[in-house]
Amino acid sequence: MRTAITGVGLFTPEQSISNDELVESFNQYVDAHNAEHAEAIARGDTVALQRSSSEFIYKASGIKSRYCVDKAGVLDPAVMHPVIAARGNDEPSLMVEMGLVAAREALARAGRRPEEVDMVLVACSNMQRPYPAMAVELQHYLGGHGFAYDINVACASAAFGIQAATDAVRQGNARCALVVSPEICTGHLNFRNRDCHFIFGDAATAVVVEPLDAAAGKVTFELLGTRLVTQFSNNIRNNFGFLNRSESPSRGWADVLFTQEGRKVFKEVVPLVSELISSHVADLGLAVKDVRRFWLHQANLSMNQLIAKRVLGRDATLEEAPVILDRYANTSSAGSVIALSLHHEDLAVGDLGVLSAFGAGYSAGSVVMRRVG
Ligand code: CO8
Repeated sequence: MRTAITGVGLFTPEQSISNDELVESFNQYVDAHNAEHAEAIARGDTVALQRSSSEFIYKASGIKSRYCVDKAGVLDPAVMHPVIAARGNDEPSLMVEMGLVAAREALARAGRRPEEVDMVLVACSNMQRPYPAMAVELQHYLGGHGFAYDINVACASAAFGIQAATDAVRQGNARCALVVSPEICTGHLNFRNRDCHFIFGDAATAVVVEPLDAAAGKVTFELLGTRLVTQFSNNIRNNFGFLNRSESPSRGWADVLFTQEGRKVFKEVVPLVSELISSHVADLGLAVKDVRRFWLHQANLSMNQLIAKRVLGRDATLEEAPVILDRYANTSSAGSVIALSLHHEDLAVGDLGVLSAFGAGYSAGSVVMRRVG
């Protein structure tokens, strides 16, 4: 059975933090820390923290700002994380609330009603809780039927979700599948770590996957193929988990937040992803020169430019490989789908596009599609 992406949706938080705002807060924290430990620093017992800079952030990553669910908490040097009101078990969780906005937009674009959804996947890096599954909660508040489950493959989650949804639709196990990627990355980012305090932002996306012959929306992309790859690496790591309480000696907060060896990630993931995209396109009997658009995971601008260059054999234009990380930063699994959501309507019927998501694990996915309607 032929399958298609028939709708894409996006939720963008209202609040945004510029590099200058983030750096000002970080540097206030650094100055206060260094003043408090001045004697120990002078004795050589501890090293002074170094200040951050907007110039470095933009040059190293291409990021200018990021959206977030709580700007005040992140920017308060005494807090430096988002503060969200605790909710009761009978209220929708914040992640599901964000996912629902994206899901409803995707369904509206697909010309589908929520009650037609018979498969929901929540595919993202960080779940608000282990169970009940976020996907089952989202299915409940959406008013869908059938089945739902969560997938966590870090930044590559949406690609893994799209493959799972396509396989289910092709097998006849679902008729209208939703892949939702809500990310509150700021909740798991160490805003006191100069090496990575600027990297992440919050957003949510959704994709509708259906049989091609059922497509009823305005824009339809036939799924020509999906391909996934994983390769173990500790270079992006998050040690947060239910056994933290039991571990002896116990870990501090800084030890259960996101950490990475950014240089190593860059060096190892670029060839992995370039090879994945190139071989996938070729194995489908297609030529990369005919691909009109690359919706790449949005982690680092130079990384994306290098991946596109390796695939195409020349520099990609902004039209070919659109950039959204300048204002969204890295929104983990949502990034490549945000690029798709904001940059697909100008493609003509017959045009080819490749969505590629990649990240911790390592994990990477390639989704090749053609606009057919
Ligand atoms: N301000 C000023 N200077 C700084 C700062 C700063 N904030 N930070 C570092 N520096 C300095 C360093 O000290 C170093 O100085 P020196 O040369 O004197 O030693 C210099 O700048 C260079 O530092 P780096 O080598 O660290 O800088 P890079 O050029 O490598 O840039 C990046 C750092 C931007 C992190 C870059 O390496 C990068 O983006 N790499 C790719 C990373 C990537 O793609 N990661 C994927 C992660 S996504 C994922 O899958 C995780 C999912 C989980 C998401 C949810 C969790 C929140």
